[in-house]
Amino acid sequence: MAIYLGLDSSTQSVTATAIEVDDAGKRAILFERSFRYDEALPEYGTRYGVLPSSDPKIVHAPPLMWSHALDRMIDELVRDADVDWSGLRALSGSAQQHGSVYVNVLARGRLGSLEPGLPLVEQIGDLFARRTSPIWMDSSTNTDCAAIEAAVGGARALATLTGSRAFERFTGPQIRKFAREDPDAYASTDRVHLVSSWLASLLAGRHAAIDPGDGSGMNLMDLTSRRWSSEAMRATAPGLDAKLTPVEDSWSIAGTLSPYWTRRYGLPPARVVVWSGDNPCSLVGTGLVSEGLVAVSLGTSDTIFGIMPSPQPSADGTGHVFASPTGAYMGMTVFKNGSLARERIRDAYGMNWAEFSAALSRTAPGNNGRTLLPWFDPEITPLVLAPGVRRHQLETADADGNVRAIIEAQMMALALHSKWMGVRIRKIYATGGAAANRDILQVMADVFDADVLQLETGNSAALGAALRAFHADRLAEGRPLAWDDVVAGFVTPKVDAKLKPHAAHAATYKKLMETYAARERAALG
Ligand code: XUL
Repeated sequence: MAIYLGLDSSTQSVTATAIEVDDAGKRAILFERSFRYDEALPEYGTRYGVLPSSDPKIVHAPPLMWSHALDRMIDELVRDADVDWSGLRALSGSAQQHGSVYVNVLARGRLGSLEPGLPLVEQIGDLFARRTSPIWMDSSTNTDCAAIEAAVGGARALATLTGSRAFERFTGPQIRKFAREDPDAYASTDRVHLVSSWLASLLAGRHAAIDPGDGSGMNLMDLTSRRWSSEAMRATAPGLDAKLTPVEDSWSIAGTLSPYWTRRYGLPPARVVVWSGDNPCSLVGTGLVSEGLVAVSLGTSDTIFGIMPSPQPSADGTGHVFASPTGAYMGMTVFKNGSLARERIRDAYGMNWAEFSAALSRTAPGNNGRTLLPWFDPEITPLVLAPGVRRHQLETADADGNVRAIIEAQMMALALHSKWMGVRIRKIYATGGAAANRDILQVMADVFDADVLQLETGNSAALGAALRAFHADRLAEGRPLAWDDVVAGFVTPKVDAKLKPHAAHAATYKKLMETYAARERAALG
């Protein structure tokens, strides 16, 4: 029996999913385990996984906390007496995208010589050239975005080169801002990592590569060659080519578990497969390894994504084309006001999730024209830098109306801003925490006029990372498996859990979507 482990370092929590596979065809999810940073590591002072900030556009988190959480998770896993870890063949990971980790030259030697007798956090605190990392929720780089686009010949040219126009949260604009505001700390940065490649480096005991899936979220990678673009690097910051860790295929092996992990925790020297971003990993973890299907992930961010045959950037500049970790391309649109916005409404009316669902069932699809624009925080899609919820024909005091309005707004925004992908969506795989709520998914089915399928697990990013480890290990063994065979048996949707659209409700939303789009345009000016 071979064990593959997938770790997901997300915005608010870390999750581990282990799968087991044998040559007789047995395939099973061995376990899933998760903890939240705020609760498990309160000493870092985060709220929802991020550091408090007086400016809503600035959102950072401590890279030491993510590293600590990795160590804590491995510690918890090996204490689990039910698992025979000698079967661990390979592991990989998924991480929130775009966040950057800046380390100094000491990391070169330290990564491979960590003392197994001492906790990880006590040995890496002096490696960070920047103590906090800007994450994907940061939207403070508007001027850097403009400068990068201007330097490469405009937004369209940058999107053709890298898959996206400049986005505030993307790593390139974030690096540019750092180099501009703190040139000394930038100069002392030996390596810029993503959250994904940093955590892989800790496991492998050496600087690990960035995979093309996560590399696509930087405005720095040439999407066609899957290598750093010298033009984009020049537009971003001086000397960046010497600081970026290389891009390597998503199935490459970064090394084996370093002595810190094998000696401290008694784990075997399993292969460490390069990590990727949470959305590219979710693509694999929802089984979207061929064209024509899309998944909607309702997590801290809400995202919609699917495989694309060729890298066609979005003409209106809203979406992204990413390299898929399967080797193809994926189209994606991302919304920042996801689960935290749903929770704000739930909390504002003192509800729990059951009451939230009951409020949805009590209200009519279409909400009698009452809508809200859900911009509690600065929004990515469409770009809203000055946050604020805008209600139309909707009283703030109307609890039920607000519940329906937030869910309808999120679903209509997902539908409207994914049109650029050119996919006629007939079937949606739903994942992420809120995908457990069938009342929410019914609104999704009606708005998209498509079937919505729930999957066995909401942790598709961690599962995708485990499946990527399985795929890469088989390839390294000279026994490659096609992607369909990798995911088979792991990502079967719950057939009895399919939600079908109601024709009348779908017609209501078709009309309401025009109103919503007009209200959105008017609010944007
Ligand atoms: C993707 C994005 C978010 C983060 C959240 O572009 O910004 O989905 O990856 O984890």
